Amino acid sequence: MHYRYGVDLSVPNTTDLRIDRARLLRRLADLATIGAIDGTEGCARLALTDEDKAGRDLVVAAMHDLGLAVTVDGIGNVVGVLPGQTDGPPVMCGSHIDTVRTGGRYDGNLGVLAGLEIIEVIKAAGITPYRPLAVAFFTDEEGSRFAPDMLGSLVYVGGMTVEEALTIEAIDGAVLGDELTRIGYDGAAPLPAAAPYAFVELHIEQGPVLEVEATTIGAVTGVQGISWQEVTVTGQSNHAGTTPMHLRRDPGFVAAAAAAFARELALDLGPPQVATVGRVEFQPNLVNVVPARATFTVDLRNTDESTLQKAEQRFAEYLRATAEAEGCTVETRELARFEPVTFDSRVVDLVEHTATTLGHSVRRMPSGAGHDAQMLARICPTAMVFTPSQDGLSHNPGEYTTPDDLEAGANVLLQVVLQLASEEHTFDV
Ligand code: HGY
Ligand code: MN
Ligand code: MN
Repeated sequence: MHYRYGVDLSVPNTTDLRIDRARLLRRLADLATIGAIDGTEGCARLALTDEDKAGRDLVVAAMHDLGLAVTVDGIGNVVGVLPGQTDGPPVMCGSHIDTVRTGGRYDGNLGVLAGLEIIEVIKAAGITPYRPLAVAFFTDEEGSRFAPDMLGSLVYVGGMTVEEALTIEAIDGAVLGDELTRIGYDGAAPLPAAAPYAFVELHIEQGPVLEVEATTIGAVTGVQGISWQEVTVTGQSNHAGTTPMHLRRDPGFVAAAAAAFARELALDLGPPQVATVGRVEFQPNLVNVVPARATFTVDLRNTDESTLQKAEQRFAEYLRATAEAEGCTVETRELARFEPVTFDSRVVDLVEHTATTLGHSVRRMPSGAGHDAQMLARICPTAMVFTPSQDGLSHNPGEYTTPDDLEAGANVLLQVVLQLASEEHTFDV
């Protein structure tokens, strides 16, 4: 590999710089106290709740402590910038700090807090990078309260207008714009945002691959396609005891059959196809009433767009036929639809090369989970660094990554960001 640097950094050899492991672990522990889930290491900070606000306030305070120039935009994305020797678009890292209801302390949080850590190391070493550095957290990455997921970064890159996003209604009935104002994060920074020079996201894998292969770093090549739908099946509420089976119009049965079919469909299509029915609500949801209505979500994902479309079509056909046979009607609402994304090969190569140079085992891999990086990839060279997840567990308070792996991931992020921030032109790989 040959790199041409625009300007020498102010210290002879930045490749020896390393993060402060204890300080990173402390940052993760401090943030995890906000929305802590009793008896676990996890935390719950659904987007734009009081817990999310408290988490935001903690990270913004840390950005100010680092002397970063902090901006908040109209969807609540927060960016802290460390000036460089030159102006122009920063090399950005970051992720999200909102969580699901059964969240772990690493999902998203690692990428943001490691971003703060690498900036603290760079400042302490007296380095002023050629390019500015930025660390960001994006609003509502999880999408579980306000769909779609990666909402803040989608608006950041111009994939949805902020006006449309502010009207989104939560699963609990709240309106996004009202919640953003309520927690005081309806900022003024312009949207869509100016493109960073590059974006690198450190994130836990949230799956089993790295651990099974005893590999420390994932050089993520892209993110699989995501299809989220909300399905509402309407039948007829009736007495559970007196209504013969052949006279029922039971949307609860349709929902259950559809959930079972989703599993069969994924198995039939084979990996990497996955299918999840994660949220189900019956109305009136009582033991002795055949439901009037069943509302459920279906999450389909695949690295291949045409197979994902096939999965959507087969699911829709099964749903239509099953509902018709049961005398029910169906309405579906798209909650999220993102095609598979391929990351910038130069940056992926840099992640892989940096991990190897630091002495870590590394493998290329796609991401099964959605990430803000898949949105930033629309506007700048983007890639991700994965660290292993113990037992492949995530979206579970028991989510865990060893301190060694956290440290390795953060050091790879540090060196990748430093390389990108010191180049004047693209580099020969
Ligand atoms: O749904 C996802 O993949 C991400 O956790 N938002
Ligand atoms: Mn995440
Ligand atoms: Mn997540």
